[in-house]
This record gives sequence, structure tokens and C-alpha cells, in this order.
Amino acid sequence: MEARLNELEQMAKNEIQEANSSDQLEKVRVKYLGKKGELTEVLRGMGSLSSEERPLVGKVANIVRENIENYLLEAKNSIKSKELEAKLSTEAIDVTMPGRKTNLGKKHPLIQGMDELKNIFISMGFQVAQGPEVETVYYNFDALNAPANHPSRDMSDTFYINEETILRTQTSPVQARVMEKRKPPIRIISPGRCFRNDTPDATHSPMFHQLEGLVVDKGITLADLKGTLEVFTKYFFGSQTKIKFRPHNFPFTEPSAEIDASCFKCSGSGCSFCKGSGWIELLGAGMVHPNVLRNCGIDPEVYSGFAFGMGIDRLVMLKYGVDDIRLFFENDMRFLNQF
Ligand code: 2NL
Repeated sequence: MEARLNELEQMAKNEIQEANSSDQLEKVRVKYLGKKGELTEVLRGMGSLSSEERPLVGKVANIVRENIENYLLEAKNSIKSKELEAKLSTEAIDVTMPGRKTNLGKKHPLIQGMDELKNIFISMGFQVAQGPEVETVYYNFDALNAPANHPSRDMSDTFYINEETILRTQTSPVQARVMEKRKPPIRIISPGRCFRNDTPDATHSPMFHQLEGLVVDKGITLADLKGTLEVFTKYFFGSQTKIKFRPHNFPFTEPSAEIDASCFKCSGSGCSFCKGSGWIELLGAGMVHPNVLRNCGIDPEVYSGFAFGMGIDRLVMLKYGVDDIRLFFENDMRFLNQF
């Protein structure tokens, strides 16, 4: 019986050495050590042995089992590393292949324009203020001295959520909120999205962008407004730019003006761009109406201020010669990639 056991060990050892995959090795393991395996078979025959022989044969059987288990483990490890090596060499990465290109996005031209405008005013000491796009009628119209019958309040011009709630039609409500919360001196700009119930065409979009500015302090005059806007236009359109004030009317400012800049294409001599006038309409501005200051808890006898508002979409169109505002919102990459 001992001879049979040693013979089994030798056979198993040979077969294990010949195995060259994990599967083959597993078959050898089952063949010798499995429940119906060769070794089990031999052990079953131990019943016929004498009580002196049995422990001796048992001992040999255990050694044989351990040896086979060790051969299996060794072979398993070397097969595993061979299999890994084979896998690594067939699945090798060619580091010289060109990488897959990821398309990096970039800022939308309107946001680029908004950033440029913001930076100009930040450099002049303005802080950026933000507020809700869904506004109350109070902050959008009432606080800003818009008369009860003003056409802009009409359903056909403003998007109403309900009777008191609208999509803001300008960014001035942001400034009214700041005045209500803070004491002067105030020097802020409020860039952002606005909404009006307009039918889209080359110069109108129901969603557009505005940047408004507001300065409130003791002794602020129209001269401060003129100086500020002059510096701004020189930054934005170039140092040769001139501006002129044209009387206008806004409910929230008194006096009010529209500001034109000398045409940056023809320097004021008149061209197709400025329709021969030499001037381009830029923005609206004025001295903050005393009613607006009062509505926001600021004493107009002590403080005065100026405010201005500009259409970001319009300014970017002017600067880059875009002739249709709808191009900004169609997300055609052929258009957007030009900026
Ligand atoms: C335009 C004209 C303007 C203002 C906006 C303003 C804001 C407050 C008080 C007074 Cl809180 N005024 N904003 C003033 C004048 C003109 O915008 O044509 N925008 C595109």
C-alpha cells in the first residue's frame, strides 16, 4: 500500500509539472485529491489493514497528500505569473499612439463680453451685485418709480408668474435691493439676464443681458456720471472714443440721458455702420430719482447718485460686428467658435 501511495505521488507530480493552465491544474487536483480521487480511493482500502499497519500507512498517506498539495500550489503560482505575463504582452499599450482628443469648451461670447465689462468697472472700484431673475413687481417696477400705467408693466411686455411675481425686465431691482440693505457709499454694477415678452428678431430676444451701474454717496453729481462713462467707453471701444449725452426720459432717473459714442469704425465721419451719423447709441443713464432713493430708505436730501444701464448683447454685437442677436442663442458651433 505504501508503494501504491508513493507511486500516486510520483504520477501526480508528473501530471502537475505537465499542466500549463489553471484549468488543467484543477483537473489534476480533482483526479488525485477530489472526493472520488485516487488518494481517497487508496485511503478507503485502509479498512483491510491490521491495526499496526494502519497508523503507518495513514502517516505516509498524509505526507503524500501534503506533498501533492505543495506541488499544486507551486505550479499554480508559476502558471498564474505566466498567464499574467502572456496577458500583459498581448494587451500591451502602445504609448506612442496619439491620445484621444477631448474637446475643451470655452466661454460664450456674451459671457466673455460680460466679463470684460465687469473687469472695467471692477478696476474703477465697483462691486458686483447679484439678485434673483424671478422678481417681485415691487422691486422691478414700484421701487423704481415706474408709474402704475407704465407700458412696460403690461402683460404683453413682461412675463408674469402671478400678479406680484415676474421675470425681471432689467437688473435695476438688484440695485434697489442693495440700496435697501446697505448705507451709502454704494458703488455697484449688476450684470445679468433679463426677460421681456418680445418676438425675436435681429435686435430683440425674449432673454437678453444687461449691466447696470449705481453710485450713491454724498455730493455725487452729473459730472461723476460723465467722467465714469467717459473712462468706461475709452476702455471698451478705445482711447480715441468720444461720448455725448442726449436728453432722454426714464422713470427712475432725473435728469436722464442716452449716451452715444463716436463711431469706432469711422471715428465719427459717418459710415454705413453708424448710418452716416458718426455716432452709435450706447446706453442710458441719469441721476437717481429722489423717489427711488426714498423708496429704498435713503434720504435724498443727504445723498445723491447716478445710475446707468446697458445691453450687453448689443455692446458685444457692436464690438464684434454681429448683425443678429439670435445668433447668440442658437448654439451653432460655427458661430460660437469665432470668439
Ligand atoms: C437702458 C437704460 C438705465 C438705470 C438704467 C437705474 C437703477 C436704479 C436707479 C436708477 Cl436702482 N436707475 N438704472 C438708469 C438709467 C438708465 O438703463 O437703456 N438700459 C439698457
